[in-house]
Amino acid sequence: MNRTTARIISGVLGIALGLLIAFVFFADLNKGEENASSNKSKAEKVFVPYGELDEYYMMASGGHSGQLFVYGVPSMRKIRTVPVFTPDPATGYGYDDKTKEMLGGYTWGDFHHPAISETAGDYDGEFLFANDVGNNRVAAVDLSNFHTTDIMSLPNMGGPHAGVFVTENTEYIALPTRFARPLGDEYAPLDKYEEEYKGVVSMTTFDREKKKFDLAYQVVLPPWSYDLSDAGKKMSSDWIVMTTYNTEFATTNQEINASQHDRDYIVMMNWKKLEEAVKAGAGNDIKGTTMIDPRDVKGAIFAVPVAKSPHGVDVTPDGTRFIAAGKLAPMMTVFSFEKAFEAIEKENFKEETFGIPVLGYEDVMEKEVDPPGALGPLHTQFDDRGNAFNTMFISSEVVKWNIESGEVIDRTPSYFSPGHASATEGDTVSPDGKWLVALNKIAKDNFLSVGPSHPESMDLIDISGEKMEHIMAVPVDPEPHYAQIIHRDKINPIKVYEKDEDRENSVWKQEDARIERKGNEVHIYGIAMRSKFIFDASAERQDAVSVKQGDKVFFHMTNIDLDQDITHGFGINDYNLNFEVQPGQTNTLEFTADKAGVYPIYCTNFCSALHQEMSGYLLVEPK
Ligand code: RUQ
Ligand code: CUA
Repeated sequence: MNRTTARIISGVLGIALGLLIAFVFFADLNKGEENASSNKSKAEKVFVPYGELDEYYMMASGGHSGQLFVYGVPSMRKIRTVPVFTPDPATGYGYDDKTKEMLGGYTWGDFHHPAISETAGDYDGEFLFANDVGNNRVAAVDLSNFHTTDIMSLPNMGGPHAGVFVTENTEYIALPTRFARPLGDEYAPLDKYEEEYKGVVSMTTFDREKKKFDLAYQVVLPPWSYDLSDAGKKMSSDWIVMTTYNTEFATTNQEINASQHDRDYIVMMNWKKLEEAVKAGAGNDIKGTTMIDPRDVKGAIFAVPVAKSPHGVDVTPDGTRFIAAGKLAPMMTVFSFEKAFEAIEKENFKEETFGIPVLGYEDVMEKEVDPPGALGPLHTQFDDRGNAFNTMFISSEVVKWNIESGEVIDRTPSYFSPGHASATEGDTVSPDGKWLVALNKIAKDNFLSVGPSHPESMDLIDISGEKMEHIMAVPVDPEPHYAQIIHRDKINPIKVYEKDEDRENSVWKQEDARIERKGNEVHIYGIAMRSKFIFDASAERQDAVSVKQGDKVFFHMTNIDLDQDITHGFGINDYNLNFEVQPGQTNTLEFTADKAGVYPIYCTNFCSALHQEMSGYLLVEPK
């Protein structure tokens, strides 16, 4: 090679290299622009201008905070924390008489799965039900005022994790237990697990007029762990399906011992048949609760083998199938109700376990969906175009696939380790396929650090197109196990409590405010209004109350400001007491004035320019 050739070659190479660098540089610049423009379009999708409102309410469980978190979707702005199983000092929930009684002395709960009341398989937006895995309770939140309206304790349960799910017309709110225990609070050693310990499903009903629960009956089952459940829809509306694990009856080291079998079961239970049997007098009385053994009712219970240790089970919107998510088996199994009904009809049973007929896996299974590399499916949600969405806890992603064909359509990362996901109107017979929120267990470095423990996170994903689009991640307090997203048109909260002169303990006219003494009980029928308290209209100082040390004091307070959002608080200095009265509401605070002295009372909720002046005195004369 002569010099000239060498120069030419090096020159050409130089130009090529220069072009390459320029190309890479501009390509990068382009990508930057592309990112900026896609970020802009993402931001536009979730920006709700001042004066406008979000399209959806997201009702997210607050897990072991015992609360309900209300978010707006798509902005993902948190709107409200509603205390359910846990006292809330800010609103005085658990301090006033009614809520204190409802909480029954408990100071925490573990709320996993919210379920909005349904009519014909559609969210009707009237009530929201919640389970307490920590202390075996079920609660109802009245969505006309976002207040918890009733809490009922459930006997014979060991953490109703697999609830709450409502049947198509909220006939029942079902809560299957996670841990087996001996019935009737009896004692039995763990060696007697298989004989003495029982799995139980609580079938509760809710009276919408009285806003009260009733425990209709309980179903006794083998001592398996019931993990998740769902109610059937349409053709399957008489049925409840439940996943189980620990069919091994492990009583120690469950991590290993409860994962031995290749298959666990999905239990299919016909609640209509059980209801009929209970009405006809079937069942035993266990300390006042009707306990029915479904094995005594023909056609009421069956087991379907499923890949080991399943987690979620979800019924498709059309009610034809139920889909189990694998947890330990990396796949979704689609089962057909029609096939199950056929096998039941023909009494095509493979065996019996614990006296329960077992259907053949192949006879009920329709397809297995196993996206390569997707690990740890936990829960399934749906859109309006025949697609399912699965959260993958281990591979941190959401997988979209077609229910009819089993074909995987798209996968998008979720940051990180999603548990449940919630689609708009996702549990109804008609999901609307607009948004999906993945509820992640781990946030890692997604947000500014607040120390070794981080918040949980939620990914907002646009599912309206063929491909999913990850829009953003937002932090959320621990721990949204599950959420339901309902269109705002279905929620109609009241503006104020209606004035009701017949309401117990209420006072509406300033001159009627009074103090009545009965022995050592002092009843104050008082008024809260902008910007004063009136306890005794006839007294020289209308906003002072004198009692004797040891007296039982009842502040019955009515907020007569019938204006939206004018809530008055009521804190008693140094008495560790606070509660609130919302516009038009009457509330009672009861306590024993055991400390003598002078205690200022003040409004704790900023209500007017003279809020600071809204105060009074509690004078406790020493004995
Ligand atoms: S569970 S992360 Cu408590 Cu609902 Cu599946
Ligand atoms: Cu009333 Cu502040």
